[in-house]
Amino acid sequence: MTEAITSSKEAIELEKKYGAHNYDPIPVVLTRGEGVFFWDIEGKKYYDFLSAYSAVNQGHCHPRIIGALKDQAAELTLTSRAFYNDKLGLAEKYVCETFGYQKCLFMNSGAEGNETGIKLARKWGYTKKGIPENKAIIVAAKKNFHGRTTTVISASTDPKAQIGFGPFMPGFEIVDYDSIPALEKSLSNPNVCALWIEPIQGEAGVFVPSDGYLKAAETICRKNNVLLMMDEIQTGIARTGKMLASDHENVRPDLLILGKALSGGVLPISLVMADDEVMMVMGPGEHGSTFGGNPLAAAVIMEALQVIKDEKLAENAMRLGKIFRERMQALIKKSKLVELVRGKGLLNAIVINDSPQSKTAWNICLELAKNGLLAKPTHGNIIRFAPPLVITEDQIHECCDIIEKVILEFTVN
Ligand code: IF1
Repeated sequence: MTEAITSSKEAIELEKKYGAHNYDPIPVVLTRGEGVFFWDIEGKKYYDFLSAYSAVNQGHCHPRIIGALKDQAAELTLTSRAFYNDKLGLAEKYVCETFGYQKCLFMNSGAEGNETGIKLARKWGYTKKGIPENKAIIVAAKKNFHGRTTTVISASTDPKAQIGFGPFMPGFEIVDYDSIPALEKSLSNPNVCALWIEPIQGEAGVFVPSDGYLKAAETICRKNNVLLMMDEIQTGIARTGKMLASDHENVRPDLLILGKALSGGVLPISLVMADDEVMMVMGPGEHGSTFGGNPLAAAVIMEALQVIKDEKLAENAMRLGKIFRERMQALIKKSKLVELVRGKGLLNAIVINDSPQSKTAWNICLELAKNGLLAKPTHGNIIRFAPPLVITEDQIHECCDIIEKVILEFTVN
């Protein structure tokens, strides 16, 4: 039995000594999560305003999801896809009916979901669109974030994501996000098999595109026989006030990539949804993974998505997101420190009025932590606020009070 960690200091020291330094976490050490709350080792309680980057939309350790996890874990966790199991078919039917597609493909991480989408889009390009072999191009957006694998970062425009990891995968063309002319031009190339975008750019700083951009993207894709591959790993599963962010504009992606909250944060599940025309280009032995579609994930995903529906979490996110942004707009009038607030549903961010290279946003997050609210800056001067969707109106106001107190008392050093 490994010895227990008894202090935050000890936990941080262990991670610094034995773990890779590929993160720079806010210095709190969490030991328990329930609903919208965390507790650290010393017993301090916090509001979680990050939700593990929208993987815990249903709230930490949701009893129904934990129940499904425990029940299935006691029966059967992994068969590999060398054999069938009695849960995957049920989960496949459930997600195809939930998201309105003919087929689905289960993977594990979001990056794997995107990698799967890339392979499907390319193979569809060669076998259905007649693109010459190895000439397929996927158009991606500036400031995208789709994961950390080497093919996915080949499409990144963030030097930090790329430097030192080359050589990169060819076949990606980068265009401005939220630019319809850029799409008209790039998607007319007959070698383009897919447009690959996020409906809201999360990591870039919660960039919400202009109304109509997603619908225009879909129209231009259809006109040019290009697949619309939508990465809803962070924006999906009710986060933006609809089951999918694409739903705000009645856009139906040809390839839908999901992850994170599919499991309510209890284990990694990603999913690619498509109709037969795309999904059936892949035959036996051409793709897969050890854990993809395991019976544990199958049992968990059905309960995790049912919780989203039963507790009307999309509606809650829509309603409370409006209240949150109104409160932040009121704060902007009182403080020069906050430049603007943007977002949709409960995926929001404030832009701090200081250079991205400054530590201001970071120091504000340290103060928020001291006041019992956990958030983390993205790209220097932007603070993302994304609580679990089970948050109540009273709790939203309490958290806005905390944010307001910290901002109004903050002195930029
Ligand atoms: C980290 C960022 C967010 C994602 C979208 C695919 C993936 C993600 C839109 C890949 C994952 C996570 C990864 C995590 C932190 C977090 C993140 F800061 F990295 F960029 F949310 F914005 N598409 N995002 O947001 O899914 O393979 O991680 O399951 O890498 O630090 P994954």
